[in-house]
Amino acid sequence: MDSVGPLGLQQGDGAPGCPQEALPCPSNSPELVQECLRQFKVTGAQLRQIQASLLGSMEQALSGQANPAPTVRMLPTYVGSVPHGTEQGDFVVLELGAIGASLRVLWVTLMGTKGHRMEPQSREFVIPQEVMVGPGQQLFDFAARCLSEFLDAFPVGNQGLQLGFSFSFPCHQTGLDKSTLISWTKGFRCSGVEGQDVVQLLRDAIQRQGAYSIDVVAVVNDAVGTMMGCEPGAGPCEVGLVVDTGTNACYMEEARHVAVLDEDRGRVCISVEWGSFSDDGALGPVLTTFDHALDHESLNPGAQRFEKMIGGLYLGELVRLVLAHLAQRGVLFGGCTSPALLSRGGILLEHVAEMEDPSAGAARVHTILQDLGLRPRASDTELVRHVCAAVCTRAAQLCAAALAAVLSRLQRSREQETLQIAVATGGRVFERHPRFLSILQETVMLLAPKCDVSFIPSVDGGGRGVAMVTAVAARLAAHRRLLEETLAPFRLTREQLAAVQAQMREAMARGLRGEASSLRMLPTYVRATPDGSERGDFLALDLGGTNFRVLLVRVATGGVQISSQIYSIPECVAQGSGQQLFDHIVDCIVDFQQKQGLSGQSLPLGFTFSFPCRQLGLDQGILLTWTKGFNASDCEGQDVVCLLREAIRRRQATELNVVAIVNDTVGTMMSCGYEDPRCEVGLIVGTGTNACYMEELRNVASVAGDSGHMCINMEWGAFGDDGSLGMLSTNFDASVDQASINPGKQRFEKMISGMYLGEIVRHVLLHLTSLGVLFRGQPTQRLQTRDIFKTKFLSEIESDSLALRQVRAILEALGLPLTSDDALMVLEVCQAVSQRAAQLCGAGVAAVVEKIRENRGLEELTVSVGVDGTLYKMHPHFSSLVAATVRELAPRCAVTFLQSEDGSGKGAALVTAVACRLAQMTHV
Ligand code: 0WK
Ligand code: BGC
Ligand code: BGC
Repeated sequence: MDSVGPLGLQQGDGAPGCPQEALPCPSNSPELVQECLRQFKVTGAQLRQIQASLLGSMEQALSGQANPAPTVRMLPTYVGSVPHGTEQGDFVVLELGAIGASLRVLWVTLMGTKGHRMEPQSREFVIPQEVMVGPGQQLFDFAARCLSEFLDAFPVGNQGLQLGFSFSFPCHQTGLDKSTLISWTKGFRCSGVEGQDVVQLLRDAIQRQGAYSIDVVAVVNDAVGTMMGCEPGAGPCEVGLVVDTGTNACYMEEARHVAVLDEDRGRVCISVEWGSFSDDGALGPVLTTFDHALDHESLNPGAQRFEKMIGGLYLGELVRLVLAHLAQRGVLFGGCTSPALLSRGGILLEHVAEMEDPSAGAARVHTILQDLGLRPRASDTELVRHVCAAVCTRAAQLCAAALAAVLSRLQRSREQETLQIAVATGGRVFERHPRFLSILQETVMLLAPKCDVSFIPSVDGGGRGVAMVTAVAARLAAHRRLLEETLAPFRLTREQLAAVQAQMREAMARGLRGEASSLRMLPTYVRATPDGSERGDFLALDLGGTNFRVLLVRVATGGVQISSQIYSIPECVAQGSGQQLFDHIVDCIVDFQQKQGLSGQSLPLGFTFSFPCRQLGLDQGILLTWTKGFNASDCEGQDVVCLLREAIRRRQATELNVVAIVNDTVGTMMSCGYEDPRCEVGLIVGTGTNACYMEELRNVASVAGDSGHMCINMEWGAFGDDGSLGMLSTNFDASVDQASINPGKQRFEKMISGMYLGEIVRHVLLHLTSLGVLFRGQPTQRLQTRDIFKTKFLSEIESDSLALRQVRAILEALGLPLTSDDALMVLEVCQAVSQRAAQLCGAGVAAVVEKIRENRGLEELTVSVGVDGTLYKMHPHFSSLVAATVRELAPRCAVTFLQSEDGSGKGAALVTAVACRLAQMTHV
């Protein structure tokens, strides 16, 4: 017993044929016919309602609203610009799903702006039905076989080929070459593909086929390919419209309106996927019983309802259902039917298009109906034409309503009252159906009167457009490879970091033994961290960081109170004469004393001097070499405490009593040690970088004594100045070093600290620009300016809360015209440079805490590290990357990082306080 469909139609190979005796035309056949045809009539009001409802659903989806779920998906496609004609090269395009039960392979040669247009060469392969509904792997293997069969005809040899995959189904794209199938449509129903990345499935199949080395660089929806394939002269087309077996459109939306993208500038191509539009309110009234029957029998009942009223795969079926309905009521063909008339897919788009074509006379319609096994009467042909016209007219009108919704969206998105726009059209319904486009145009003019729309037929079904996108993707993929190659040396492995840690340990040991080492391991004469008994008022100076500060530090039972003032050290003073520098320092102190009402008061002074000094005592420090942009003359080799005292004398500020000179790492350790006695390491990551820690005195060859501790200023900024870091140093590091005022020195510092990271990034950006990867290969004057790219930009650019758009704002403020791809790459460069810096710093800290642990022969060590410095404090990820590296390389040390709140000035005061307390004890 044959299955009877909702229309009570015989399905499949029911008993076609004629009733026993020919049925006279029922009297009410005109009503029956009108009733059928009327169902396909859509009023202007209904079309406007569909337009409005679809527009509403589009904007819902754009805003990311998920409840109620919008019925159109509005999928971003990663195509950010319409073609600018520069694309060139040979590309292979594989089209699957655009043209029903066949796939097409094309060889497209793009000539860029240079040459004339080369006709793509293509070949179509029919996909067996069982492959369209079988296991996914079978479908992709079939595609890969067709691909190699096609390429066998080309002198490819073993050159690598770049392929654009036109995959015409709703997909979530997460990149130009990454796309997950949401659901099959249009006669496809392969298992194991929905929810999968279809590019990977194709790559795997090509791999299995193994005939050619093909790189799938882009996946594109056919609507996008159609838009991108628009004839350059005619366009640019900013809307792509496909009506083939299925239907869909895409258009260029303002990126800022697409909630899922954090973009505020530029446009992005959105695949509307209007095939799934279903708003009972808007569509309900236009859905006919034939539509419901068709949907019920389809592979995906309830889905793609809008498409099933427009797509070429369904037009024939709708006509068939109407004709079968009328035939079985004797209205048509004398009540006779045929297997074709009663079988799904019996009437194809081609039949409908031809039968409706005014140029195809009644005779042709008669022949077509006969070929469908029917015996049409003269009156039947006209009626059949009417049915075809009704079905197709409705399809074109509905398509027009949808397109009008897209045009309204474009008017809103561009805040334009009127719109002039080119729409690229593609698909066999346009090619084959004589009146589809004209009905569409007329209806669009009715529904979107303020839009001046030109329809541009895409020449080769979008194949060229897919090649354009592939060319863009290939360019971006090539850029990405160049970016990865450029950044690879910054991506340090665990082994490399462990090697740095080990090298630093060796250098520490050599330095402590007084042997040649890039680590000076300078004794600081600070033998203990504060014990809380310190008391008194102290002046402190803090020189060597971003700011020069003068502080008054009051250490009392209730804690430490600080008042301070920041003074600038102009570059001409920092790089002038030593006398000028120290006179400037004393001027600031005197100014501070006056402001604090301390003039004439003699307070012990602690001097945080953040440069490498060989200390002979707490108040004696021979400057070994300037760093960090300081270069005052006649200071290196001098005792800076003497230089300060001489300046004090010159200024007759005799009440100033310099008691101690400390390095900022020591000051920071002491300052944090006052709160946490386990703080035995001081770390600075600011303009410069360095560390100190409490070493066993027995290990310090240059200082007598075997018991107790001595704080060692490692001066790790100079680590690697002996070339031991050569394997890690990149050309960019070399460029920064050569351009610095102390080339060859402070190599470790120049890979880590704030004074240099911005410059490293700038050099990397210049390199990438020279490769054409960034800024369209145009180096701007600004980018060639030293120190224009501040390290603070890294901290800003890498902050998670900053959307790409703000990254672009920072860079544009630097006069760098950039695309969003550029902004993304700049972000990655910053991340690579700062990550390396943090990891190297972490490897250094791991070396120090492991040294302390081994010094004390402990299985486990719990220790705190006092930290200061703008880079460490301001960069969003630096501190966590340092901590993670320490955990990785020194797993037996539980390390707490304490950010110093009051800077090392407080530490200098505490060192002074300890010195004063010790001095008093020796005097009693
Ligand atoms: C603040 C300390 C100072 C140190 C500075 C380093 O008080 O001694 O030199 O941090 O950070 P920078 O200011 O160089 O970022
Ligand atoms: C698919 C779209 C495609 C359209 C035209 C629809 O069934 O969902 O992705 O663009 O057909 O081929
Ligand atoms: C100096 C160190 C200082 C560090 C952090 C380096 O350039 O040589 O003495 O501790 O910067 O400020």
